[in-house]
Amino acid sequence: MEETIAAIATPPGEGGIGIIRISGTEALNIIDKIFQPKNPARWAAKKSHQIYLGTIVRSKPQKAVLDEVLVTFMRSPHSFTGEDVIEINCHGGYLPLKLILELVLEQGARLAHPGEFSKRAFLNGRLDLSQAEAIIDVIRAKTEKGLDVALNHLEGKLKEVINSLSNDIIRILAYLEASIDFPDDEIEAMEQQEILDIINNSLQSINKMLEGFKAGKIYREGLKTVIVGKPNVGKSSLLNALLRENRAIVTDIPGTTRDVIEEYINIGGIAIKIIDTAGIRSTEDVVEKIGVEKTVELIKQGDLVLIVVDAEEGLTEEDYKIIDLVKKAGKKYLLLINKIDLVENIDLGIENNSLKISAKYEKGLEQLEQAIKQMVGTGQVKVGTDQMITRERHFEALGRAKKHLEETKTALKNNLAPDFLTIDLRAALRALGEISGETASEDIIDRIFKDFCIGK
Ligand SMILES: Nc1nc2c(ncn2[C@@H]2O[C@H](COP(=O)(O)OP(=O)(O)OP(=O)(O)O)[C@@H](O)[C@H]2O)c(=O)[nH]1
Ligand SMILES: [Mg+2]
Repeated sequence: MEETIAAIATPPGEGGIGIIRISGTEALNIIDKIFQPKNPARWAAKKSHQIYLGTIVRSKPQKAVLDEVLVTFMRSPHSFTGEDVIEINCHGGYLPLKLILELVLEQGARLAHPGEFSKRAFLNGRLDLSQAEAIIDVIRAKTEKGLDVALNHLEGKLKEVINSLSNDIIRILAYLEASIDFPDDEIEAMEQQEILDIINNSLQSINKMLEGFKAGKIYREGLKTVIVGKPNVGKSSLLNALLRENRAIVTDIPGTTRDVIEEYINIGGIAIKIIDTAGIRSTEDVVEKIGVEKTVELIKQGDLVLIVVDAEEGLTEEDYKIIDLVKKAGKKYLLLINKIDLVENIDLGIENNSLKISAKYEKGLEQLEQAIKQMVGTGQVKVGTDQMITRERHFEALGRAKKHLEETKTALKNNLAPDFLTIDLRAALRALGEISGETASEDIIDRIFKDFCIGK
C-alpha cells in the first residue's frame, strides 16, 4: 500500500493563509483524529469537495487548539493525486503550519518528497508527463505568453497532439501486423499510399513543432541576452538602464564588474534574461581573468549578444577581437555604440546591425528593445501555442520520432517487408511515449519530479 504523504503546500514566510496537503488512503483517518468540526453532523457525512470549518486539536502533551482551520476533502479518484486528499487551510504563519504538519506526521503520514503529489497524479493517470511538466512552467512563468503556453500544456493540448500522432502510428502498426500474420497478401499499392499519407501528415505536424521549439523555449526560459565588451564601455550602465534601476555597480574604473549579474526584463511579452559580464581584455589580474573566461562561456550559452563599444574611443583592435569571438561562437549579436552623448558625429561605418545609444542618458533604448524583439523573431514562427514545445526533452524525443518515421517512409518506398517497417514505427511510438510518459524510464520521471518543490 502506498504511504500517505503530507507537506506544507504554501511558500515559507508569513501569509494570510497556509495550506497543508495530505494525500493517501490514511488521509481521512488522520484528519478525523485531529480535527474538531464546528458542525459534527455535516462533517460526519464527509461529502467530497466541500469545505468544513473547525479547529485542529492536539491531545499530547496536553490538549491544545493549534489553529482554527478550513478543511477541504476531495475523495479519490476525483482529486489532484487521484487519492483521497485533505487540504487544511490554516493561518499562514510559520508556527501554525509547522505544528499542524508535525501533528499530521505523528498520526502516520510521511513527509512528501519534492513533487511527490504531482508524481502520484502522474502515476495514477491524472496527468501525463507533459502536463506535469507544465505545472512547473505555470508556477515559474515569467511573462503572460509563457504562462499561456504552459496553461495550454497543462490543459492537455500537447498531450492531445502526441496522442493523435501515436494513434495514427498504432493504426499503421495494426495493419502491418495483420499482414505479417497473413504473409501471402502483399501490401497493395493503394494501402501503401494510405500509409504514406498518414506518415507524411505526422511528419508535417512534428516538423511544425520542431520549428516552433526555439520560440517556445524562449517563452519558457526567456531569451538569454549577454552584454559583453571591453572594460568601462558601459555594460553595467546598460543593464541598469534596461532594468530601470541601479542593479549593477557602475564606476569609471575599468574592471568594476567581476561577477556575472543576471536579471529579467519583459519586452513585448518575451522574458529577456539580461546578463552583465566582466569586461574582456587580456589581463593579469587573476580574479578578473576568471570573469573573462566566464564571459566567453556565457557567449556560447547566449541566444543573443549585445556587444558594447565606446563611441569616444571608436572601434579598437580589442573590440574587433570581441566581435570575432562572438561571430566564431555563431551567435546573433547587436553592436551598441555607447556614450554617443560624448561625441558630435560618429561614423564607425562598419556594421549594419549597430545602434547608437547612451546608457547613462537612456538614449536609443527603445530602438534597442525594438531590435531585440525583431531578432527574436518569434512573431514569424507560426505555431499555435497549443502545439508549441518548450522543453529540450520534448524536442529531442520528437526529433527521434521524426527520424524513425522518415526511415519507415524509405523502407516503404523500397518495398521492404512489413517487419522492417514495424521496427521503425515502434521506435517512433516509443519516442512519442517518452513525452507523454508512457514509455519514459523511471530515471527520466524521477528527474522531472525532483525539479518540483515540496508540497507540489
Ligand atoms: N557619458 C557617458 N558615460 C557613460 C555612458 N555609459 C556609461 N558611462 C560611464 O562609463 C563608466 C563605466 O561604466 P560601467 O557601466 O561601469 O562600464 P562597464 O562596461 O560595466 O565596466 P566594467 O564592469 O569595468 O567592465 C562610468 O563612469 C559610466 O558612468 C554613457 O552613455 N555616456
Ligand atoms: Mg560593469
